[in-house]
Amino acid sequence: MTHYFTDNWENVQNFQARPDDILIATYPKAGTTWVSYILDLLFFGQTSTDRQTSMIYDRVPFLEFTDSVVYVGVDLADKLPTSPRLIKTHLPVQLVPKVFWEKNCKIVYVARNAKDSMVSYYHFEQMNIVQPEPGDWNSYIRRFMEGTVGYGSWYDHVTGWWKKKQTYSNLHYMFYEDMIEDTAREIDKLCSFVGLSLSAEEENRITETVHFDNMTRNDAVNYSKLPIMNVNISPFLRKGKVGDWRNHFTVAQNEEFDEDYKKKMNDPALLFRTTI
Ligand code: PPS
Repeated sequence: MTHYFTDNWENVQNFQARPDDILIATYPKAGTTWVSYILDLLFFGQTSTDRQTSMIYDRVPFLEFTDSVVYVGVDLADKLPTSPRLIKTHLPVQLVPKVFWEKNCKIVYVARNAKDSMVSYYHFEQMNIVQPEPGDWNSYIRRFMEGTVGYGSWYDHVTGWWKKKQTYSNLHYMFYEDMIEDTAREIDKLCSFVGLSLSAEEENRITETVHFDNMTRNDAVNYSKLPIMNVNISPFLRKGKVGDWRNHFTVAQNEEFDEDYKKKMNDPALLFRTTI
């Protein structure tokens, strides 16, 4: 991890979670912002317009992110006036502050197939000045496979959280590809998990509001106002597709990646779709 995620480590680990907090956990680029925005609308969509125009990273604080001048995730989360508080993290399961388990908090984990996650991450590292430079694509694939990128191994992250789901019932494990396939269905599942029910009209409205095209036009969620990101290099909401990896991998890179993938991912129940 870079120092932005470790500088405030003790305070992150000592964060005072509450039983009604909802943690949104992902490996980077899995659709965190999408699901954060959906949950924010589900709980607070009818509240003041101030909230609707405030930035998603303020509404849903990024727990471990710390830049002592502009953004301290723990402090923002501490000060959130809402109930529930929605909190974002990219931590692998073993590094999540224990208090979230002790308080039996609801946790939504979003997973995205490795190839599209990697492509999205590669472009993100080019446009985000707090991320390390990704280098060339070929070496980036290698580093991703080795797990020497921010937040470590994708394989360990998605598998670690998957295993946790077997023993921790307050964990909703969802897939980016399912969201693309049928957003309304996945919103329904999220509602059941967090104990909300929506009218058909509300569901349609939220599904429409969180559509990729609408989110790209919404400055509160497209990260265009955050000075550490240069959306002219690559937009934060870049393509929003399943299968963009085909435009990046050569045949040889794909074969090597698949070979390595089979060795690392051997739980037959944890299946990812790279096309839909
Ligand atoms: S981060 O920085 O880790 O929090 O990024 P994260 O939000 O997890 O992931 C960003 C990718 O999610 C895509 N995204 C969406 N896809 C489809 N529909 C909607 N509404 C949507 N919202 C976000 C976003 O475009 C990034 O993926 P790529 O492939 O780069 O486009």
